[in-house]
Amino acid sequence: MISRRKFNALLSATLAASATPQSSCQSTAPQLIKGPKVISTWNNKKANRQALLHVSKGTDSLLDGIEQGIRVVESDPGDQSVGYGGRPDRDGHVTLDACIMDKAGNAGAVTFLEGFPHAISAARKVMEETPHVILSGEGAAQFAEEQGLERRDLLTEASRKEYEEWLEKEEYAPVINIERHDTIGMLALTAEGDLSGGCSTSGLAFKMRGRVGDSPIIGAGLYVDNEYGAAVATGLGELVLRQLSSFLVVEFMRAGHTPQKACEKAIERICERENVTDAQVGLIALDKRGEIGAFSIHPGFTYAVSDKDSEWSEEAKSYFT
Ligand code: SD4
Repeated sequence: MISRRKFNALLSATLAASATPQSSCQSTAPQLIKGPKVISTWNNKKANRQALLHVSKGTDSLLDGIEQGIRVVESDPGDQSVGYGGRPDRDGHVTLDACIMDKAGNAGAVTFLEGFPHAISAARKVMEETPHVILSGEGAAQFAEEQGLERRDLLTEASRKEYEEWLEKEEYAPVINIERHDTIGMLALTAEGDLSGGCSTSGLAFKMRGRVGDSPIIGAGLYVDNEYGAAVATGLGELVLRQLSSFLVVEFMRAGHTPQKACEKAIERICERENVTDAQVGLIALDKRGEIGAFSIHPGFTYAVSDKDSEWSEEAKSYFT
């Protein structure tokens, strides 16, 4: 019989070994792989379900999972923070930001994209078809057109109405009301233990024209390190941009913290350095072993998880209660 102390020591050694970089010819992959699994920000179970269909097929379909999952939300006019139906900027234009990152560390993004609902597909095309990481504005739209992506007027009646109401006061408050944002950030793990992620948003409602948030910026809105884990953010992008929160979460995981602890530490960093009285940020993380983490500044941030046996969503714990 092995004593509890010995067992715990053995377990810690195993976990430490899996979290410590080894020489380049040794595999650092931990043994306990719990994929396929998909985690996303907010109550995006439908998107997860779509993603899981692909992610379950294995690593070759991992990016299809991220792209197709996120496209579900981009097509939904009811989600007024993403794609078609997104809330416009203060000049009445819907402008989209998105990025994607694969298991090899390749990345693609579009910012300030107009007229194409599937910003995530444009981001993937940037990653796969160009030597660049980010295309922006008119150039991004021209590229999306060349790639044959669907074109569409993104402003719905509901979003136009809200905009017209907003125009009556024109109060520019770059503060996210936590009940009114649903940016989709998605992370997925295959049974082989490979990670990828993506993020797509129309950004802050009634933002200044040309404003770009954290969501398309690698390291801010999303970061994937296939050796350790991945993280994605939602909320007031200016805070996430300044603190590079997704990269920070992944670095905390690299240092040996669980995904949960890593998210908590990155939120703590924001709270120590930023004015967070009225600002929400939510972070989610998924590590190589299939462990998840989620944490936010204020209550009200939900996230959804799907794996082959279950599908659920819940509110994350938060810094303030
Ligand atoms: C942004 N982070 O543009 C995005 C907004 C967001 O749910 O997450 N909304 O700042």
